[in-house]
Amino acid sequence: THKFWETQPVGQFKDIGDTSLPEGPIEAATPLSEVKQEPYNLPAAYEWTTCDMKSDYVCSEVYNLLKNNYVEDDENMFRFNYSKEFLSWALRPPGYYQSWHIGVRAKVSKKLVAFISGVPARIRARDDVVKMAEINFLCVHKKLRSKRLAPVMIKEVTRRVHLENIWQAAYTAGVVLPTPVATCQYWHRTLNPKKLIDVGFSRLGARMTMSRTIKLYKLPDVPATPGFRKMEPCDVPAVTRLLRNYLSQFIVATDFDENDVEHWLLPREDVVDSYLVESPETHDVTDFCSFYTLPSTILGNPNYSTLKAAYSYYNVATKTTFLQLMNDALIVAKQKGFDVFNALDVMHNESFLKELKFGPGDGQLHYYLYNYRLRSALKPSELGLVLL
Ligand code: MYA
Ligand code: JJ1
Repeated sequence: THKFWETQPVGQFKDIGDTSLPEGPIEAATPLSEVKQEPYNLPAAYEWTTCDMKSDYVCSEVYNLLKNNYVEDDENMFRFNYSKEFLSWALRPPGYYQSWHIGVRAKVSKKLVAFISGVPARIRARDDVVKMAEINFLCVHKKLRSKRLAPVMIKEVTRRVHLENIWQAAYTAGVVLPTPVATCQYWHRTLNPKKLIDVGFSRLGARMTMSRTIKLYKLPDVPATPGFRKMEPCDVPAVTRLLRNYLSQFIVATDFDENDVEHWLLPREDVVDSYLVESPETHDVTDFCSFYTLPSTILGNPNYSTLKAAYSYYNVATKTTFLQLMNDALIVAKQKGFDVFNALDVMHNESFLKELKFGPGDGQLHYYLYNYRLRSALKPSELGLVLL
């Protein structure tokens, strides 16, 4: 049972398969004057804080909370370690609201003990483009777990989103909640086999030696596609057209405009990488690939402290094959020193995962919408949305 989630406007388990329920908002928007004006109550020892992510000090506080308390794999061997530069990028897109960067502090020590954030986005569900909040980085300090703090934080971010006249949200989680829009599989492409095996991220396959494994995952030193290059500011209009056209085929997808593409896809060192294929003849931009940098702390290994992982972001192939495009992405990721390239089975990713030697991981990612119902769950390949 889900004492909290049962009270929320989300698809409920009991409604699965009920085709009489309409698609779209579950609850109607209410006048802003009816939105609660005061924050929800916290336990007496704690207070709300709005986090100014432009402040290097505050950004470091959020960074340290997440570094020590955020998402781990099911065997607690690795923990996500988003960089400060990444957090500053992820939380300050065009039109962001500082009021959606919500912390909880201990009243006496002022120590940051919990965090939740939202950023605005336009997300299309079928033919309905909806202003939503993307909710991410929900984290409660390990010592304060299981005290029902998370529901209070979710209600508070909901209230502050409502105050901006936004009534829907999208989020992902590794846990099953009422009720997933889609359940996606993580896939992993080994770039540095020796290290991945040494740290327990992967295992030597049956009948495999280390030298055969190294040979199996070997990649060329330079990309193969003529005209493959880093994206630049002047490419924003062409990339936006390519991406909008590609994303239009998915049932749920982000609705990117040029400002969004400039923010989310222009390369930023150690945060996001984007490459495209410019036709040597026509100078048209025909293909695009991108990935973001999300290292994980390796917990309790004497030899290594961080795993450098690239995560597939948005990719579009029109002229080059998906296979060759993503092989070039693997080549540049390897050259940049990544240990592993991760991808979900969203969009058309299935078309390259197996052939490019990705293997399924032990983790899944469930996608959710708040206050928006779809008649039934989607296949991962019907999703055109990647959250960080
Ligand atoms: S997903 C990443 C989440 N973070 C982590 O996994 C980091 C490590 N874990 C922790 O920090 C804590 O375990 C967290 C829970 C904070 C996750 N999403 O306080 P509790 C429900 C939603 O006693 P704790 C991300 O960031 C749980 O089912 N609900 O538990 C997206 C139970 O409710 P119910 C979750 O372990 C976040 C209740 O919380 C999650 O101390 C999207 C228990 O609370 C989860 N990941 O703290 C948030 N985990 O009884 C929703 C547990 O009903 C946004 N729970 O089962 C919704 C949209 C809001 C905006 C709407 C605008 C219109
Ligand atoms: O990274 C993940 N799993 C790895 C490591 C497993 C370590 C032991 N539990 C994994 N490795 C196998 C790789 C192998 C390489 C050769 C080919 C075959 C495969 O499977 C998993 C994803 O698979 N990651 C996690 O569990 C982290 C949490 C995922 C949920 C994230 C929630 C995010 C919240 C976002 O808002």
